[in-house]
Amino acid sequence: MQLLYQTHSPYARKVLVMAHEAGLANRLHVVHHETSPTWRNEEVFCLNPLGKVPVLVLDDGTALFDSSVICEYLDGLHDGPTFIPSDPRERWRSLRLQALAQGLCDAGIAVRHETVRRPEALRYPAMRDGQMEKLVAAYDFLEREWADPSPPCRIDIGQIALATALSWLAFRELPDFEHGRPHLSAWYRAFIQRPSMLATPLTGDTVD
Ligand SMILES: N[C@@H](CCC(=O)N[C@@H](CS)C(=O)NCC(=O)O)C(=O)O
Repeated sequence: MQLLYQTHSPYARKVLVMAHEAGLANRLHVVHHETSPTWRNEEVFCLNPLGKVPVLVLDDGTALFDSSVICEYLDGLHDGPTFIPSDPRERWRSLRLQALAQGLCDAGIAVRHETVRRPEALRYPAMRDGQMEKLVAAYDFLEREWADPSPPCRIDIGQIALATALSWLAFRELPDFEHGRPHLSAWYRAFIQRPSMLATPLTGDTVD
């Protein structure tokens, strides 16, 4: 299978980290693609009309997109415990965490549009501030969740999505999530030492 990837995309990295965790990474041919709403990548558009990565091209040519859909597909290809739990309580906790992590990335990208990506004259400070507030509110929510005495015991899609989101926020020097949040910070520090994270470093700049 071919994975249309980007070395500085948190969404693409979520897929690749999950593939590593599931023992599927050696079945993926990973190809880097630059994408941006202001810079059209024809190869990506041919497979995903939204022009975004990640895209997973299956052996029969089917193109799957959106990282969450690709992760669900990969979760059906391995024999280990699933990364999207089937037990209802664990499942909705995991999927909600994944949704929060996706929202962190979405808000972080929006902040970058209003700070470094959009031409200066077109930036809108109120939008930047509103998106920053979402980041900080989500960090505080996560710290409360991580202080829970019964944290999730095995790696799931929620944790993979969160670790790759936080790691990207740190990479892009977006507002800090560690200071004053000891539970979240301790979990993050441990997770980024996993071989799946070490094998998938973030590199490169956005091309707009
Ligand atoms: N919800 C999508 C988001 C994917 C996404 O936004 N990818 C970025 C790279 S970080 C992209 O390709 N952006 C190009 C664009 O917005 O046109 C997912 O989870 O896969």
